[in-house]
Amino acid sequence: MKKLKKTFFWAGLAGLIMITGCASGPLVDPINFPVHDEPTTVPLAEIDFGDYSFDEYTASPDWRSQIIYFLVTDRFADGDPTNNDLGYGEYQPEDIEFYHGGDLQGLAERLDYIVATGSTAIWLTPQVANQWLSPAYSRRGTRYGGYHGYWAQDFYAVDPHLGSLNDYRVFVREAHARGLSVIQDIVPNHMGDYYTEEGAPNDPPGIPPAPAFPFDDPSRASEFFHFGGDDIYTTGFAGLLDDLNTESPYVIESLIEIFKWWIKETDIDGYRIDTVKYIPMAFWERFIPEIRAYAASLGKEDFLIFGEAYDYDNIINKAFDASDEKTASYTGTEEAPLFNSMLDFSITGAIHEVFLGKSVNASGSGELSPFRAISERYSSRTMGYYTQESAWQRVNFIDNHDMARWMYTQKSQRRPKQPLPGFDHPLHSPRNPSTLLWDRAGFQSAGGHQNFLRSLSDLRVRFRPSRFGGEKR
Ligand SMILES: [Ca+2]
Ligand SMILES: [Ca+2]
Ligand SMILES: [Ca+2]
Repeated sequence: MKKLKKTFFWAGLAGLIMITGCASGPLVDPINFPVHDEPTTVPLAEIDFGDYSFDEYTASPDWRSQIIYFLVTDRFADGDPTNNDLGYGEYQPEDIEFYHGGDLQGLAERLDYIVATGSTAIWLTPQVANQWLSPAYSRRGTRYGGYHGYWAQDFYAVDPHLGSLNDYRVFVREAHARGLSVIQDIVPNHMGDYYTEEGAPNDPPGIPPAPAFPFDDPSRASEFFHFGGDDIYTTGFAGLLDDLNTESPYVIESLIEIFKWWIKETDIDGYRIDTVKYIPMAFWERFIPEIRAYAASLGKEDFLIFGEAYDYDNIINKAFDASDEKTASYTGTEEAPLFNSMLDFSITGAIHEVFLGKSVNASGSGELSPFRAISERYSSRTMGYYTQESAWQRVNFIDNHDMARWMYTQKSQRRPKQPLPGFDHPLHSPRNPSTLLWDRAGFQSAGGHQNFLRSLSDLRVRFRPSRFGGEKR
Protein backbone atom coordinates (compact mmCIF):
# COMPACT_ATOMS: atom_id res chain seq x y z
CA MET A 1 0.00 0.00 0.00
CA LYS A 2 2.88 2.28 0.81
CA LYS A 3 4.20 1.70 -2.67
CA LEU A 4 0.86 2.55 -4.20
CA LYS A 5 0.64 5.81 -2.38
CA LYS A 6 4.00 6.82 -3.69
CA THR A 7 2.96 5.93 -7.17
CA PHE A 8 -0.15 8.02 -6.96
CA PHE A 9 1.85 10.88 -5.57
CA TRP A 10 3.97 11.03 -8.67
CA ALA A 11 1.00 10.48 -10.90
CA GLY A 12 -0.62 13.28 -8.97
CA LEU A 13 2.36 15.52 -9.42
CA ALA A 14 2.23 14.91 -13.13
CA GLY A 15 -1.45 15.78 -13.06
CA LEU A 16 -0.77 18.90 -11.07
CA ILE A 17 1.83 20.02 -13.56
CA MET A 18 -0.76 19.50 -16.26
CA ILE A 19 -3.50 21.41 -14.56
CA THR A 20 -1.50 24.34 -13.33
CA GLY A 21 0.60 24.54 -16.46
CA CYS A 22 4.21 25.57 -16.47
CA ALA A 23 4.32 27.79 -19.50
CA SER A 24 5.72 30.75 -17.63
CA GLY A 25 9.16 29.39 -16.84
CA PRO A 26 11.76 26.83 -17.81
CA LEU A 27 11.17 23.29 -16.62
CA VAL A 28 14.81 22.50 -16.12
CA ASP A 29 17.78 24.78 -15.90
CA PRO A 30 20.20 24.71 -17.49
CA ILE A 31 19.32 22.62 -20.51
CA ASN A 32 22.43 21.24 -22.10
CA PHE A 33 21.62 20.17 -25.57
CA PRO A 34 22.13 21.52 -29.06
CA VAL A 35 19.40 23.79 -30.34
CA HIS A 36 18.40 23.21 -33.93
CA ASP A 37 15.81 25.21 -35.72
CA GLU A 38 15.94 22.89 -38.70
CA PRO A 39 16.28 19.11 -38.63
CA THR A 40 19.85 17.94 -38.35
CA THR A 41 20.78 15.98 -41.39
CA VAL A 42 23.57 13.50 -41.95
CA PRO A 43 25.00 13.82 -45.43
CA LEU A 44 24.00 10.85 -47.50
CA ALA A 45 27.64 10.05 -48.27
CA GLU A 46 28.24 9.23 -44.61
CA ILE A 47 25.65 6.46 -44.52
CA ASP A 48 26.51 3.23 -46.26
CA PHE A 49 23.43 1.97 -48.06
CA GLY A 50 25.33 -0.94 -49.59
CA ASP A 51 24.35 -4.55 -48.96
CA TYR A 52 24.12 -5.09 -45.27
CA SER A 53 23.55 -8.03 -42.99
CA PHE A 54 24.12 -8.46 -39.30
CA ASP A 55 25.39 -11.26 -37.09
CA GLU A 56 24.17 -10.09 -33.73
CA TYR A 57 20.74 -8.96 -32.65
CA THR A 58 20.10 -5.98 -30.41
CA ALA A 59 18.84 -6.66 -26.88
CA SER A 60 15.62 -5.09 -25.59
CA PRO A 61 15.79 -1.80 -23.68
CA ASP A 62 13.89 -1.00 -20.46
CA TRP A 63 10.70 0.10 -22.14
CA ARG A 64 9.32 1.98 -19.16
CA SER A 65 11.73 4.84 -19.58
CA GLN A 66 11.52 5.23 -23.34
CA ILE A 67 10.29 8.27 -25.19
CA ILE A 68 8.90 7.14 -28.51
CA TYR A 69 8.94 9.38 -31.57
CA PHE A 70 6.00 8.39 -33.78
CA LEU A 71 6.14 9.30 -37.44
CA VAL A 72 4.38 8.69 -40.74
CA THR A 73 7.30 7.74 -42.98
CA ASP A 74 5.72 9.17 -46.15
CA ARG A 75 5.41 12.55 -44.43
CA PHE A 76 8.76 12.77 -42.64
CA ALA A 77 11.65 13.28 -45.06
CA ASP A 78 12.22 12.62 -48.75
CA GLY A 79 15.74 11.20 -49.16
CA ASP A 80 15.23 9.74 -52.63
CA PRO A 81 13.04 11.64 -55.09
CA THR A 82 13.35 8.86 -57.67
CA ASN A 83 10.93 6.60 -55.74
CA ASN A 84 8.18 9.19 -55.36
CA ASP A 85 6.22 8.68 -58.56
CA LEU A 86 5.97 5.12 -59.85
CA GLY A 87 3.81 6.13 -62.75
CA TYR A 88 0.26 5.93 -61.46
CA GLY A 89 -0.33 9.52 -60.39
CA GLU A 90 0.03 8.49 -56.77
CA TYR A 91 2.58 11.20 -55.95
CA GLN A 92 0.71 14.43 -55.33
CA PRO A 93 2.45 16.36 -52.55
CA GLU A 94 -0.10 19.16 -52.73
CA ASP A 95 -2.93 16.76 -51.82
CA ILE A 96 -3.10 15.09 -48.41
CA GLU A 97 -4.80 12.00 -49.86
CA PHE A 98 -1.74 10.98 -51.89
CA TYR A 99 1.97 10.18 -51.51
CA HIS A 100 4.28 12.98 -50.42
CA GLY A 101 7.64 11.30 -51.04
CA GLY A 102 9.00 10.51 -47.56
CA ASP A 103 11.14 7.38 -47.36
CA LEU A 104 13.53 5.31 -45.26
CA GLN A 105 16.60 7.02 -46.67
CA GLY A 106 15.25 10.41 -45.64
CA LEU A 107 14.49 9.03 -42.20
CA ALA A 108 17.95 7.48 -41.82
CA GLU A 109 19.53 10.81 -42.72
CA ARG A 110 17.64 12.65 -40.01
CA LEU A 111 18.09 10.39 -37.03
CA ASP A 112 20.29 12.93 -35.26
CA TYR A 113 17.36 15.30 -35.27
CA ILE A 114 15.21 12.69 -33.53
CA VAL A 115 17.97 12.13 -30.98
CA ALA A 116 18.13 15.88 -30.38
CA THR A 117 14.46 15.96 -29.37
CA GLY A 118 15.31 13.64 -26.48
CA SER A 119 13.53 10.64 -28.03
CA THR A 120 14.92 7.15 -27.43
CA ALA A 121 12.76 5.09 -29.79
CA ILE A 122 10.94 5.42 -33.11
CA TRP A 123 7.55 4.04 -34.01
CA LEU A 124 7.02 4.24 -37.74
CA THR A 125 3.95 3.53 -39.84
CA PRO A 126 3.81 0.17 -41.67
CA GLN A 127 6.64 -0.38 -44.13
CA VAL A 128 5.08 -3.29 -46.03
CA ALA A 129 4.27 -2.90 -49.72
CA ASN A 130 0.84 -1.33 -49.93
CA GLN A 131 -2.03 -0.95 -52.33
CA TRP A 132 -0.96 2.44 -53.68
CA LEU A 133 -4.31 3.66 -54.94
CA SER A 134 -7.80 2.54 -54.06
CA PRO A 135 -11.30 4.00 -54.10
CA ALA A 136 -11.67 3.04 -50.44
CA TYR A 137 -12.10 5.92 -48.04
CA SER A 138 -11.70 8.76 -50.50
CA ARG A 139 -13.75 11.69 -49.31
CA ARG A 140 -14.10 12.89 -52.87
CA GLY A 141 -15.20 9.64 -54.45
CA THR A 142 -11.92 9.33 -56.30
CA ARG A 143 -8.91 7.22 -55.56
CA TYR A 144 -7.04 7.50 -52.31
CA GLY A 145 -3.38 6.79 -51.68
CA GLY A 146 -1.97 4.00 -49.52
CA TYR A 147 0.89 6.24 -48.38
CA HIS A 148 0.10 5.44 -44.72
CA GLY A 149 1.00 1.76 -45.00
CA TYR A 150 -2.16 0.25 -43.49
CA TRP A 151 -3.34 -1.39 -46.76
CA ALA A 152 -0.92 -4.29 -47.19
CA GLN A 153 -0.40 -5.78 -50.63
CA ASP A 154 2.82 -7.76 -50.01
CA PHE A 155 3.67 -8.70 -46.43
CA TYR A 156 7.17 -9.76 -47.48
CA ALA A 157 8.32 -6.54 -49.14
CA VAL A 158 9.10 -2.95 -48.24
CA ASP A 159 6.93 -0.58 -50.22
CA PRO A 160 9.04 0.75 -53.11
CA HIS A 161 7.98 4.31 -52.26
CA LEU A 162 9.82 3.89 -48.96
CA GLY A 163 12.86 2.03 -50.30
CA SER A 164 14.17 -1.52 -50.15
CA LEU A 165 14.60 -4.17 -47.48
CA ASN A 166 18.26 -3.16 -47.36
CA ASP A 167 17.30 0.48 -46.78
CA TYR A 168 15.17 -0.70 -43.90
CA ARG A 169 18.04 -2.67 -42.36
CA VAL A 170 20.34 0.33 -42.73
CA PHE A 171 17.78 2.57 -41.05
CA VAL A 172 17.51 0.14 -38.10
CA ARG A 173 21.29 -0.15 -37.84
CA GLU A 174 21.72 3.64 -37.87
CA ALA A 175 18.96 4.04 -35.28
CA HIS A 176 20.56 1.47 -32.97
CA ALA A 177 23.94 3.14 -33.40
CA ARG A 178 22.36 6.28 -31.91
CA GLY A 179 20.67 4.47 -29.05
CA LEU A 180 17.24 4.55 -30.69
CA SER A 181 14.99 1.48 -30.59
CA VAL A 182 12.70 0.76 -33.53
CA ILE A 183 9.04 -0.23 -33.20
CA GLN A 184 7.33 -1.42 -36.35
CA ASP A 185 3.62 -0.85 -36.92
CA ILE A 186 1.92 -4.02 -38.22
CA VAL A 187 -1.60 -4.94 -39.34
CA PRO A 188 -2.55 -8.63 -39.07
CA ASN A 189 -6.26 -7.79 -39.29
CA HIS A 190 -6.66 -6.73 -42.88
CA MET A 191 -5.03 -5.99 -46.21
CA GLY A 192 -5.98 -3.51 -48.95
CA ASP A 193 -9.29 -3.55 -50.79
CA TYR A 194 -9.06 -6.30 -53.41
CA TYR A 195 -12.45 -7.97 -53.17
CA THR A 196 -16.05 -6.89 -52.87
CA GLU A 197 -18.07 -7.81 -49.83
CA GLU A 198 -19.36 -10.82 -51.80
CA GLY A 199 -15.83 -12.01 -52.54
CA ALA A 200 -15.62 -10.94 -56.19
CA PRO A 201 -12.50 -9.10 -57.40
CA ASN A 202 -12.92 -5.35 -57.28
CA ASP A 203 -13.76 -3.51 -60.47
CA PRO A 204 -12.04 -1.19 -61.06
CA PRO A 205 -9.16 -2.67 -59.14
CA GLY A 206 -6.75 -0.84 -56.90
CA ILE A 207 -3.07 -0.57 -57.75
CA PRO A 208 -1.34 -3.02 -57.43
CA PRO A 209 -4.51 -5.05 -58.12
CA ALA A 210 -3.96 -8.25 -56.09
CA PRO A 211 -2.49 -9.47 -52.81
CA ALA A 212 0.93 -11.13 -52.97
CA PHE A 213 2.19 -14.36 -51.37
CA PRO A 214 1.01 -16.00 -49.16
CA PHE A 215 -2.48 -14.68 -49.96
CA ASP A 216 -2.10 -14.60 -53.75
CA ASP A 217 -4.39 -17.41 -54.88
CA PRO A 218 -7.80 -15.96 -55.89
CA SER A 219 -9.40 -19.41 -55.83
CA ARG A 220 -8.72 -19.54 -52.08
CA ALA A 221 -9.91 -16.01 -51.36
CA SER A 222 -12.79 -17.19 -49.19
CA GLU A 223 -10.28 -19.11 -47.08
CA PHE A 224 -8.00 -16.09 -46.76
CA PHE A 225 -10.62 -13.41 -46.06
CA HIS A 226 -13.93 -12.85 -44.33
CA PHE A 227 -16.62 -11.90 -46.78
CA GLY A 228 -20.05 -10.67 -45.80
CA GLY A 229 -21.22 -11.25 -42.28
CA ASP A 230 -21.80 -8.71 -39.60
CA ASP A 231 -19.97 -10.06 -36.56
CA ILE A 232 -17.83 -7.71 -34.54
CA TYR A 233 -14.65 -8.90 -36.17
CA THR A 234 -15.59 -7.83 -39.65
CA THR A 235 -17.86 -4.87 -39.21
CA GLY A 236 -16.48 -1.84 -40.94
CA PHE A 237 -13.89 -3.71 -42.93
CA ALA A 238 -15.56 -6.35 -45.08
CA GLY A 239 -16.92 -3.98 -47.69
CA LEU A 240 -13.74 -1.97 -47.96
CA LEU A 241 -10.51 -3.31 -46.55
CA ASP A 242 -10.30 -7.08 -46.84
CA ASP A 243 -10.50 -8.63 -43.40
CA LEU A 244 -8.15 -11.59 -43.04
CA ASN A 245 -9.76 -14.83 -41.90
CA THR A 246 -7.82 -15.10 -38.66
CA GLU A 247 -9.64 -18.32 -37.77
CA SER A 248 -8.04 -20.15 -40.71
CA PRO A 249 -5.01 -22.26 -39.67
CA TYR A 250 -3.30 -21.32 -42.95
CA VAL A 251 -3.77 -17.60 -42.28
CA ILE A 252 -2.68 -17.92 -38.65
CA GLU A 253 0.50 -19.82 -39.51
CA SER A 254 1.24 -17.46 -42.40
CA LEU A 255 0.96 -14.36 -40.23
CA ILE A 256 3.17 -15.89 -37.54
CA GLU A 257 5.83 -16.67 -40.15
CA ILE A 258 5.59 -13.20 -41.70
CA PHE A 259 6.09 -11.35 -38.45
CA LYS A 260 8.91 -13.61 -37.26
CA TRP A 261 10.58 -12.95 -40.59
CA TRP A 262 10.61 -9.18 -40.15
CA ILE A 263 12.32 -9.47 -36.76
CA LYS A 264 14.88 -11.91 -38.15
CA GLU A 265 15.57 -9.81 -41.23
CA THR A 266 15.71 -6.33 -39.72
CA ASP A 267 16.61 -6.53 -35.98
CA ILE A 268 13.64 -4.37 -34.94
CA ASP A 269 12.81 -4.07 -31.24
CA GLY A 270 9.03 -4.14 -31.03
CA TYR A 271 5.66 -4.19 -32.76
CA ARG A 272 2.74 -1.82 -32.48
CA ILE A 273 -0.32 -3.81 -33.60
CA ASP A 274 -3.18 -2.09 -35.37
CA THR A 275 -6.95 -2.79 -34.98
CA VAL A 276 -6.57 -5.40 -32.23
CA LYS A 277 -10.30 -5.44 -31.42
CA TYR A 278 -11.18 -6.84 -34.83
CA ILE A 279 -9.39 -10.13 -34.33
CA PRO A 280 -10.69 -12.90 -32.04
CA MET A 281 -8.77 -13.56 -28.84
CA ALA A 282 -7.97 -17.12 -29.96
CA PHE A 283 -5.72 -15.65 -32.65
CA TRP A 284 -3.78 -13.55 -30.16
CA GLU A 285 -3.38 -16.56 -27.90
CA ARG A 286 -1.50 -18.26 -30.73
CA PHE A 287 0.24 -15.30 -32.33
CA ILE A 288 1.62 -13.26 -29.42
CA PRO A 289 3.39 -16.05 -27.50
CA GLU A 290 4.96 -17.32 -30.74
CA ILE A 291 6.30 -13.89 -31.67
CA ARG A 292 7.57 -13.13 -28.18
CA ALA A 293 9.29 -16.51 -27.87
CA TYR A 294 10.90 -16.12 -31.27
CA ALA A 295 12.19 -12.64 -30.43
CA ALA A 296 13.55 -13.97 -27.13
CA SER A 297 15.39 -16.71 -29.01
CA LEU A 298 17.24 -13.92 -30.84
CA GLY A 299 18.19 -12.25 -27.56
CA LYS A 300 15.27 -9.83 -27.48
CA GLU A 301 13.99 -10.87 -24.07
CA ASP A 302 11.46 -8.06 -23.81
CA PHE A 303 10.25 -7.54 -27.36
CA LEU A 304 7.60 -4.85 -26.92
CA ILE A 305 4.19 -5.61 -28.40
CA PHE A 306 1.64 -2.92 -27.79
CA GLY A 307 -1.84 -3.08 -29.22
CA GLU A 308 -4.32 -0.51 -30.42
CA ALA A 309 -7.77 -1.07 -28.90
CA TYR A 310 -9.37 2.30 -29.60
CA ASP A 311 -11.83 2.37 -26.74
CA TYR A 312 -12.51 4.48 -23.70
CA ASP A 313 -15.46 5.60 -21.64
CA ASN A 314 -16.55 9.07 -20.79
CA ILE A 315 -14.72 9.35 -17.51
CA ILE A 316 -16.34 12.33 -15.91
CA ASN A 317 -18.25 11.24 -12.83
CA LYS A 318 -16.88 7.77 -13.11
CA ALA A 319 -14.29 6.21 -10.90
CA PHE A 320 -13.96 3.27 -13.23
CA ASP A 321 -13.52 2.99 -16.95
CA ALA A 322 -15.13 -0.23 -18.18
CA SER A 323 -13.07 -0.05 -21.34
CA ASP A 324 -10.00 -0.69 -19.21
CA GLU A 325 -11.25 -4.17 -18.49
CA LYS A 326 -11.69 -4.86 -22.17
CA THR A 327 -8.34 -3.38 -23.15
CA ALA A 328 -6.64 -5.30 -20.35
CA SER A 329 -8.05 -8.59 -21.60
CA TYR A 330 -5.51 -8.47 -24.41
CA THR A 331 -2.67 -8.63 -21.91
CA GLY A 332 -3.70 -12.16 -20.87
CA THR A 333 -2.92 -13.54 -17.43
CA GLU A 334 0.20 -13.87 -15.30
CA GLU A 335 0.33 -17.56 -16.25
CA ALA A 336 -0.37 -16.97 -19.94
CA PRO A 337 0.66 -13.42 -20.83
CA LEU A 338 -0.21 -11.94 -24.21
CA PHE A 339 0.44 -8.29 -25.17
CA ASN A 340 3.05 -6.84 -22.80
CA SER A 341 1.68 -3.35 -23.40
CA MET A 342 -1.34 -1.55 -24.83
CA LEU A 343 -1.85 2.00 -26.05
CA ASP A 344 -3.39 3.88 -23.15
CA PHE A 345 -6.60 5.28 -24.62
CA SER A 346 -8.12 5.52 -21.16
CA ILE A 347 -5.72 8.18 -19.91
CA THR A 348 -5.77 9.99 -23.23
CA GLY A 349 -9.57 10.12 -23.13
CA ALA A 350 -9.44 11.60 -19.64
CA ILE A 351 -6.87 14.22 -20.63
CA HIS A 352 -8.98 15.24 -23.61
CA GLU A 353 -12.12 15.52 -21.54
CA VAL A 354 -10.44 17.53 -18.82
CA PHE A 355 -8.63 19.93 -21.08
CA LEU A 356 -10.89 20.01 -24.12
CA GLY A 357 -14.28 18.76 -23.01
CA LYS A 358 -17.24 20.78 -21.89
CA SER A 359 -18.61 18.51 -19.22
CA VAL A 360 -15.95 19.19 -16.67
CA ASN A 361 -16.90 21.08 -13.58
CA ALA A 362 -13.62 22.75 -12.80
CA SER A 363 -14.61 23.42 -9.22
CA GLY A 364 -15.12 19.74 -8.65
CA SER A 365 -18.30 20.22 -6.65
CA GLY A 366 -20.70 17.39 -7.30
CA GLU A 367 -18.38 15.86 -9.83
CA LEU A 368 -14.91 14.50 -9.98
CA SER A 369 -12.45 17.34 -10.10
CA PRO A 370 -10.31 17.44 -13.22
CA PHE A 371 -7.38 16.32 -11.14
CA ARG A 372 -9.32 13.40 -9.75
CA ALA A 373 -10.76 12.47 -13.13
CA ILE A 374 -7.25 11.91 -14.42
CA SER A 375 -5.78 10.31 -11.33
CA GLU A 376 -8.67 7.82 -11.23
CA ARG A 377 -7.51 6.53 -14.58
CA TYR A 378 -4.16 5.69 -13.07
CA SER A 379 -5.83 3.77 -10.30
CA SER A 380 -7.35 1.38 -12.84
CA ARG A 381 -3.90 -0.02 -13.36
CA THR A 382 -3.87 -1.54 -9.93
CA MET A 383 -7.34 -3.08 -10.13
CA GLY A 384 -5.95 -6.38 -11.34
CA TYR A 385 -7.19 -6.29 -14.90
CA TYR A 386 -3.77 -5.84 -16.44
CA THR A 387 -0.92 -8.27 -16.04
CA GLN A 388 1.91 -6.95 -13.88
CA GLU A 389 4.26 -6.50 -16.81
CA SER A 390 1.73 -4.64 -18.93
CA ALA A 391 0.08 -2.48 -16.25
CA TRP A 392 3.08 -0.19 -15.97
CA GLN A 393 4.23 -0.53 -19.52
CA ARG A 394 1.27 0.95 -21.33
CA VAL A 395 2.11 3.47 -24.00
CA ASN A 396 0.97 7.04 -23.43
CA PHE A 397 0.07 9.52 -26.09
CA ILE A 398 -1.83 12.77 -26.38
CA ASP A 399 -3.01 12.40 -29.96
CA ASN A 400 -2.35 10.13 -32.90
CA HIS A 401 -2.86 9.80 -36.61
CA ASP A 402 -6.49 8.70 -36.16
CA MET A 403 -7.43 11.78 -34.14
CA ALA A 404 -7.50 15.51 -34.71
CA ARG A 405 -4.17 16.80 -33.53
CA TRP A 406 -4.02 18.18 -30.03
CA MET A 407 -2.90 21.64 -31.05
CA TYR A 408 -5.54 21.80 -33.79
CA THR A 409 -8.31 20.83 -31.38
CA GLN A 410 -7.14 23.37 -28.85
CA LYS A 411 -7.22 26.04 -31.49
CA SER A 412 -10.58 25.07 -32.96
CA GLN A 413 -12.11 25.08 -29.49
CA ARG A 414 -10.50 28.42 -28.75
CA ARG A 415 -8.45 27.09 -25.93
CA PRO A 416 -5.05 28.01 -27.21
CA LYS A 417 -3.48 28.61 -23.83
CA GLN A 418 -3.20 25.03 -22.69
CA PRO A 419 -0.86 23.35 -25.11
CA LEU A 420 1.69 22.40 -22.51
CA PRO A 421 -0.43 20.17 -20.30
CA GLY A 422 -1.16 17.90 -23.20
CA PHE A 423 2.45 17.55 -24.17
CA ASP A 424 3.52 17.26 -20.60
CA HIS A 425 1.28 14.35 -19.74
CA PRO A 426 2.84 11.61 -21.89
CA LEU A 427 6.30 12.53 -20.72
CA HIS A 428 5.61 12.50 -17.02
CA SER A 429 3.25 9.64 -16.52
CA PRO A 430 5.38 7.42 -14.34
CA ARG A 431 6.56 3.97 -15.27
CA ASN A 432 5.33 4.03 -18.83
CA PRO A 433 6.90 4.44 -22.19
CA SER A 434 5.64 7.63 -23.76
CA THR A 435 4.72 8.30 -27.31
CA LEU A 436 4.95 11.67 -28.90
CA LEU A 437 3.70 12.49 -32.31
CA TRP A 438 5.72 15.67 -32.20
CA ASP A 439 3.36 18.44 -33.02
CA ARG A 440 5.20 21.20 -34.74
CA ALA A 441 2.20 23.50 -35.04
CA GLY A 442 2.61 26.42 -32.70
CA PHE A 443 6.35 25.97 -32.30
CA GLN A 444 7.65 27.83 -35.27
CA SER A 445 9.84 30.43 -33.67
CA ALA A 446 13.59 30.03 -33.95
CA GLY A 447 14.67 27.06 -31.89
CA GLY A 448 11.43 27.08 -29.96
CA HIS A 449 9.93 23.79 -30.99
CA GLN A 450 12.86 21.54 -30.42
CA ASN A 451 13.98 23.49 -27.38
CA PHE A 452 10.61 23.17 -25.74
CA LEU A 453 10.14 19.48 -26.40
CA ARG A 454 13.69 18.69 -25.45
CA SER A 455 13.19 20.46 -22.14
CA LEU A 456 10.22 18.19 -21.41
CA SER A 457 12.01 15.00 -22.39
CA ASP A 458 15.10 16.14 -20.51
CA LEU A 459 13.03 16.47 -17.37
CA ARG A 460 11.77 12.94 -17.78
CA VAL A 461 15.29 11.64 -18.11
CA ARG A 462 16.72 13.61 -15.18
CA PHE A 463 13.78 13.24 -12.85
CA ARG A 464 13.71 9.55 -12.06
CA PRO A 465 10.18 9.54 -10.56
CA SER A 466 8.94 10.78 -13.93
CA ARG A 467 9.94 7.42 -15.32
CA PHE A 468 9.55 5.03 -12.42
CA GLY A 469 7.27 6.74 -9.90
CA GLY A 470 8.27 5.90 -6.35
CA GLU A 471 9.42 2.45 -7.30
CA LYS A 472 12.75 1.29 -5.97
CA ARG A 473 14.64 -0.76 -8.53
CA1 LIG B 1 11.09 9.59 -51.87
CA1 LIG C 1 -13.03 -5.24 -49.89
CA1 LIG D 1 -10.84 -9.10 -38.42
